[in-house]
Amino acid sequence: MAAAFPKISKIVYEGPDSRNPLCFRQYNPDELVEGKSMKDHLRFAVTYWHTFRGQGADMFGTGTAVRPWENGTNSVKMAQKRVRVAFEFMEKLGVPFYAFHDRDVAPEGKSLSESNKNLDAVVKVLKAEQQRTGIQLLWGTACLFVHPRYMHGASTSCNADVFAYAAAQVKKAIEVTHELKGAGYTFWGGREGYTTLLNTDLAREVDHLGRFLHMAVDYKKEIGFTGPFYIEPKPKEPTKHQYDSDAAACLNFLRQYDLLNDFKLNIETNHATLAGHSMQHELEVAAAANALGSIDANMGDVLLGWDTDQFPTDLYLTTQVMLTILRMGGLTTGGTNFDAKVRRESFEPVDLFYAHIAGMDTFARGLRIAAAIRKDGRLGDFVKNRYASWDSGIGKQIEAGKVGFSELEKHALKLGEIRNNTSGRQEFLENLINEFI
Ligand code: XLS
Ligand code: NI
Ligand code: NI
Repeated sequence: MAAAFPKISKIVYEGPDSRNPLCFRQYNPDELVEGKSMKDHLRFAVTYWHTFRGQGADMFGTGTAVRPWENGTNSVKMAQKRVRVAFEFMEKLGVPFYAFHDRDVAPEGKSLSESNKNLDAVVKVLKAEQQRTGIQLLWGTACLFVHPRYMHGASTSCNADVFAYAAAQVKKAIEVTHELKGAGYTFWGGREGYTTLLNTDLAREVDHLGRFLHMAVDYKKEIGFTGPFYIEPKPKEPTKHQYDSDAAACLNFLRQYDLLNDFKLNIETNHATLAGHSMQHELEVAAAANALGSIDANMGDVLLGWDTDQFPTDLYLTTQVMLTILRMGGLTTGGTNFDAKVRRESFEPVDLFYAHIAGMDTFARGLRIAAAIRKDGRLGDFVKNRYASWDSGIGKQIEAGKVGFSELEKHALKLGEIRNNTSGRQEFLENLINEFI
């Protein structure tokens, strides 16, 4: 097969002074940060759906993307050729991972068995390309939101046959993820929610979601897939309300259905902002429950109210993300998955490179900045000192569960008015962060 990107050679690190647009200025894969290589810290992944299936269509216009390797068909043959294009791209970019939905990589057939056959035919090529390049699967997932059969949802559909169909599709998707040695498997409930409560039995639907995930866990154990399952929170879009709306809602759901040991969260920036949270908030909530698994790296636009899935180019964002990830001890099975698409106006193949380079450099810089802030220690010390009253005396006793309201009343009666509050110093701290950006 002729090269899809003949004019582009391997993207390498040239350092911050380089003026070559097709190089990394920040991402230096083997450079050690806090004793670990940038490559292992960041574990970058390319998403198949945006980068190789995205056409640049939006609600008001058709696709604009120029992709010379496409022949306009959705055939298995085209799907196999596209895999080779994808791996050429990822090899040149130097990313260690990719992620896909079943229906991104292979076409939906006229029946479930035909769809499964199509998938097998493409998985063969994915496997060969993984072996040829050493690029690995970060996670697989099933697309349970595009086909009309999922109009009312998949595992939360009012139609039990749809639940069964979705189960069969997820079963197959877990099997191929396992076959491709995927590091994990993700559940994003695209239509697992409602558009009106007038027609919705919410309690029953959420129960069905719990049952579905239990079946998935059983099946994973049955076939010996040991990678983690991730749930990806998102509050809405395409539904008005999605049941796994944010990290806290997911954690509550997992706890309620006794699934907390079997799932971690895959946190996505633009979903956090749609939920009215910052990415760092969602990461902190997940990490506090020891459930931060992986991240979908993108960003939204403050002036657009939907999931615009832009490449993350905001240094403050990546610095915050890396501060939390470093503090929790780093990603293990998870990665930094670019669930991001080039703008409709960035329609040339080379824009795919520019976009990923931008995301990778911004994350690499965020990693460096976060490590420098940690090494400096002033921020960490400030937070630690802010809670110093808990390290001894009454605070220590409260944390140890040794006192109750009566002892605290006795303590409070002796205090007089409280005069030992200290300043939160928000503006000082914001300026401190700026020192490192
Ligand atoms: C959509 C989601 C989706 C998941 C995978 O908003 O981000 O792309 O990551 O199903
Ligand atoms: Ni996502
Ligand atoms: Ni998304």
